[in-house]
Amino acid sequence: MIWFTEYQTKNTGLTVKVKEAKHIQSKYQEILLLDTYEYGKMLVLDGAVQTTERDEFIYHEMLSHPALIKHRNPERVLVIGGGDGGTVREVLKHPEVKQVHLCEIDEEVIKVSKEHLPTISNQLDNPKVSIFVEDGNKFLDERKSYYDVILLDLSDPVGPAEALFKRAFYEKVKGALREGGIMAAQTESPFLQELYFKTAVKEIQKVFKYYGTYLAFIPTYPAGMWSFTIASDDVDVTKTDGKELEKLKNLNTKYFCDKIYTSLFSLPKFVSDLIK
Ligand code: SPD
Repeated sequence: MIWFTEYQTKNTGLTVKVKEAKHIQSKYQEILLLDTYEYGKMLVLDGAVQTTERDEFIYHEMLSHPALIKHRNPERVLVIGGGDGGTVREVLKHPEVKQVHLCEIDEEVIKVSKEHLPTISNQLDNPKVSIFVEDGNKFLDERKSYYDVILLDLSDPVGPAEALFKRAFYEKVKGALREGGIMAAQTESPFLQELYFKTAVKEIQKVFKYYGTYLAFIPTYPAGMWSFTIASDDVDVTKTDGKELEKLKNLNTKYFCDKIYTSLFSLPKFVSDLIK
């Protein structure tokens, strides 16, 4: 019998019973593809759970849809990280989207996801999608004022993703957005990763004029409490209007809905206190 534990802090973790495990060492990280009893297939990078067949929809819907429905016409979208394809799949639910660029540093993550996680990666070959196997930081050096929406679908701020949670990187993200552009980033767990959370959100707040942080319940992520931060220099992302609610009705989602959207920025007090 195999059990896998992700150590989420020195003192706690998530443990799952595994039917079968595959191990790949890529140029950047250790990749584990686990077939688990409770969560289906699970993708783990350097010991941290990235996605599972059972709960991935929550993360991918919540990272993508708020930014996409707040943008008046999101034609060009960039996803940085997200080599499993779940965010790309959600982005393509928006009919206005004409072009999706996916910039993932590790080609092995894309290969493993295409082979073993078809329900997550099934839109990676969509003709609207172009895949760039590159470092997101360098990729943005060559893209200025181009995208309508940029989604930062990153692993934790250690190893390859560390530089992508810093102010200098968020400045590049801002520079790559064209007028009216909006970005959304995963900003870690406010409960078990307080410092990662605070640092990422505060760096975003320094760079953009308008911003808002929201939460989702993701069972396989630390503490089950996960955060996202949406930001823009041109659009007051904290405001909502009727048109957005209309757009939302046509999305085929399982977690994101009008009730979640209209109370998106209602945070527990301890969470707002951390990012005041
Ligand atoms: N603690 C792990 C956080 C991972 C966030 N990114 C997941 C990528 C899924 N597309």
